[in-house]
Amino acid sequence: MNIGIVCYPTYGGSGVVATELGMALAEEGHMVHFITSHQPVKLNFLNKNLHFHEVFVENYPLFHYQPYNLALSSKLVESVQKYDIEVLHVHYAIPHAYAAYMAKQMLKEKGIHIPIVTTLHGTDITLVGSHPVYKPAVEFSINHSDVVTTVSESLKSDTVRLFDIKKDIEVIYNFIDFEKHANWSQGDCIRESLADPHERIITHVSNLRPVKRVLDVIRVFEKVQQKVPSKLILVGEGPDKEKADLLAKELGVKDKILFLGKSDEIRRIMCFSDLFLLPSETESFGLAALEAMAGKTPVISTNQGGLPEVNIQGVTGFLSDVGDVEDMAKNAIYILENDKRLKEFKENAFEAAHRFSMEKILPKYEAMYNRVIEKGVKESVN
Ligand code: GMT
Repeated sequence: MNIGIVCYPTYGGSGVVATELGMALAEEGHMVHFITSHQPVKLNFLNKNLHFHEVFVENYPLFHYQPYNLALSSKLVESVQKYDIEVLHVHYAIPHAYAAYMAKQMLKEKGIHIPIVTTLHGTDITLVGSHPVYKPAVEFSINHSDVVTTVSESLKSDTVRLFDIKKDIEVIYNFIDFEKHANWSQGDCIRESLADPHERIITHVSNLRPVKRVLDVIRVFEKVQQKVPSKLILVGEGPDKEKADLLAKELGVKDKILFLGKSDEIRRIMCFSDLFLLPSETESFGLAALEAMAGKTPVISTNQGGLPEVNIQGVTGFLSDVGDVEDMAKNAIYILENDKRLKEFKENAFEAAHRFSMEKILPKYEAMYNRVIEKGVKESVN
């Protein structure tokens, strides 16, 4: 197949999923075209089937806001024609689904049918998308996509609850490539340089936005380290970093926390992690939790959104109400204080992560593309 992918090329979860998906499809022999504002950060071109087409926005003094939607729609029209793209898969509804709809209408005028697949990732529905400023356009573009997928059952329910949806939504879970994880064997871990042998290592990885509740990470850690000697590794950049730093100083735990900034080596970090904290306000899926589990790391998370579909209570970790730092700390101590118990949780996390292996999820995307392309061909013949 010849597939066009549109996504945010940043470190955000939706961009990571889209990039990993495109690279996996290219490995399977499909031709994949990324049509994005910058080269996706995780995209490596070691496969001849991968292509990148940059969307340029022409600036003009009259523009208060740059019209990225228009530039993207035009680039989609150009790319579909030039590279015979058979399906456009857009990740994150805003503004990608809307721009794709416009491209589809322009191509229709030229006698070209291009099916649009929209994958909803989370905040495009739960936070930004349902805001009255965007809602009518988001609802319209979801309803006019040929196929709509969500990354969890929970996000599907949220979409149906928050919007007037007139079509079926298919759930295709996020996935993990275990082959890549296996490349970071325990032997590659540099644990000694981060913690003393008797200390546990706790991690948190996110873009440190308010929705991630990074201050709860610090509060939980402060309580845990009183009972179990430990270090906290905080990976990511974002608006709440300074607040987290200040709180760590205030609680007297700053010297036990390592702020790592953005990192491409999540898998390497996970291989020496004993526990992952994800106290988010909401999380449609929680890819970071899955990455942790694939690195044999149990998860302490909230019970919001799709997290219960990933993290299994009492098996791969524990889930608490948002803001209940007492409960999160209690559960973290329970896992960390006993070697045998920690080992069991680690094994369980690793095993449960296999529900989301690339081998299980990729064929679902391929089957869906095939269906939508065939349907389009039939419709244009009739
Ligand atoms: O919240 C983020 O970290 C970024 C955001 C995005 O869309 O880039 O992540 C969302 O999509 C991820 C991939 O599908 C999910 O794993 C995250 O749970 C989801 N974030 C939220 O729902 C808050």
